[in-house]
Amino acid sequence: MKKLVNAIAMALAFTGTAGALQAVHAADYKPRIIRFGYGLAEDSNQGRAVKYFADDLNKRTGGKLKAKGFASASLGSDTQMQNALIGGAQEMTVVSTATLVGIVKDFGVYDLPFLFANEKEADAVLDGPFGQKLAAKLQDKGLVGLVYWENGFRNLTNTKRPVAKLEDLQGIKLRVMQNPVYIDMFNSFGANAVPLPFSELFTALETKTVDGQENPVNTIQSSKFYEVQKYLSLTKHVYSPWIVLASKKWWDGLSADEKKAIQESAAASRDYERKDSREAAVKAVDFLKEKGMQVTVVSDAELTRMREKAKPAFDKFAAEGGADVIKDLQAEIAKVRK
Ligand code: TK8
Repeated sequence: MKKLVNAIAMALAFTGTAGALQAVHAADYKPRIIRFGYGLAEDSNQGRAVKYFADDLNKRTGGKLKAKGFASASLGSDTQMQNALIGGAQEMTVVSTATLVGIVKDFGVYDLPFLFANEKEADAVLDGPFGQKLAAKLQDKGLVGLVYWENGFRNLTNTKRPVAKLEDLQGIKLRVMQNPVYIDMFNSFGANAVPLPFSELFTALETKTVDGQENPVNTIQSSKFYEVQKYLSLTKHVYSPWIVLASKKWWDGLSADEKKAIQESAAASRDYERKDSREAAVKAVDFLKEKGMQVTVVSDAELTRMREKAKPAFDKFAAEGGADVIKDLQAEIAKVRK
C-alpha cells in the first residue's frame, strides 16, 4: 500500500496533470438541480443542445449536477428568464444576445446588419477577446455569460408577397425582437416593425396580428412557422448569436469544481450545437419547400441596397454610445479576414 501511495506521489510530481490530481481529490460536487429554460421547442437545435449539455454535465459530475430543460418559454420569454436568473429564481437559460440590450446595451452591436460574412468569422469573434469581453460585462448585472451558441443567419418570412427587393417590404407588419437596432433597421427598410417576445410570435402570425417575422431557417422549421407563413426570402441580414447564461447569485455559491464542470460542459455543448445547427440548416430550406413555402433568393445587389438603407440604424447605435464597440467589432472581423 505504501508503495502504491509513493508511486502515486511520484506520478503526481512528474506529471502534475489534472487527471492525476482528480485521482486523489474527490471533486467537490453537491447534488443540484439546474433549471435550464429556453424559448424554442424541445425538438429544435436549441432543445437538442440543452439536452446535450445536461447529459454531458451529468456524466462529468457522476450524476451530481442535473440540468433539467424547460422548453418553449415555459419558464418565460428571453427577458423574463434573464430577470429570473438575476433574482436567483432560475439557474440557467439560453437567449438571443439581441434580447440582452436592456441589461447591457453594447449587445446591440451583433444586430447591426451584414457584419459577418460567414459562420467562421462569427465563431472567431464570439469566442475571441471581443466576445468574451462583452460577455464579461454581464457579471455586474447579475449574469454569467458562459458560451455563445449559434442561432444563425436570419431570414425573412411573410404571408403578403415574395420579397425580392426592398420595395416588396413596404408596409409589411413584421415582428422583430425587442431591440432598437431591429426596429430601426426594419422601419428603414419600409416595413412596419412590431417588437414582440418570441413566445408570442406563433400566435401573432396565426391570428395575423403581424404579417411576417425573421429568424434562421432552423427556427422557421422547428417553430412550424411554415404552417402560417407562405414566403421565405433568404436575406441572411443578421448573424444572430445565442448566449448561455447562469445566474450570478447562484453561480457564486458553487464550488470551484462545480464551476469548472459547468464551464466544460458548456464548451462541449457549444461545439456540438454549432455543428448540429449547421447540418440542420443545410436541410431546412428543402424541408420548408416541401411544406409549401415559396423561397426567394435575394440578389447580392439587393442585399447591398439593404445594407445601405440600414445606415441610420448603425448611425443611431453609434451616436447613442455604441461607436467604440462597433469599431472594436469591425477591427476584430478585419483581423479574421486577413
Ligand atoms: C428564442 C428566441 C429566438 C430569437 C427570436 O427564445 O426571438 O426571434 O431568434 O431564438 O431567442
